[in-house]
Amino acid sequence: MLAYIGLGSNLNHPKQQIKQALTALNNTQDVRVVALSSLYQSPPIDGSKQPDYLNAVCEVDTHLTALELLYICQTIETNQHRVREKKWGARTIDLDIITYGVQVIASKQLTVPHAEMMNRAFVLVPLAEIEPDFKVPILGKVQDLINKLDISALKKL
Ligand code: A4P
Ligand code: MG
Repeated sequence: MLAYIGLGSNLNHPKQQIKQALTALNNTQDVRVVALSSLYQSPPIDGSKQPDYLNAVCEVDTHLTALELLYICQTIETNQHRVREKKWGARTIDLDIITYGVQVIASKQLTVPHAEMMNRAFVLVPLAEIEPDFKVPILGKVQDLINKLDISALKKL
């Protein structure tokens, strides 16, 4: 199965955090990172007073189920000492499953495609960099989604 994972960090050397998470993903049995976007910098979406975020999107080829992949992401977050303080608070690393094949999932633990992805330039632009013609399940072409957004605050590094 091909899945896309969004990575974000705005604490403790964000670039290192993202690199470390990618290495951990790739070192996971039955998970291969097969594509990776550039890094993108942007201010926090809620406009709160936090450091800017670095974000990237990777594509993984995996034999894990979507839930197994979520647990792997959460384990990597925990290993990198992410402390969950408050929703949308600053974080060392955040791994979100953006899509998982063409599956549509709406369970207590997991919503796929990611519930906020259509509102987030820092997810859509890196995704389109990897796969310009990508069609997001339910939501449609990634480029059409980008065209609806203001992406001016997003800086490609
Ligand atoms: N969950 C449901 N669906 C998914 C999915 N597709 N992928 C559940 C991952 N997790 C999913 O997540 C809360 C719960 O979501 C999990 O228990 C899981 O079962 P969390 O990471 O523990 O909590 P959170 O960080 O408060 O929520 P979330 O949704 O990850 O945070 P956001 O919404 O991603 O906001 N600004 C910029 N520029 N760049 C950013 O990356 N990130 C945030 C974090 C805010 N502002 C940002 C950025
Ligand atoms: Mg998350």
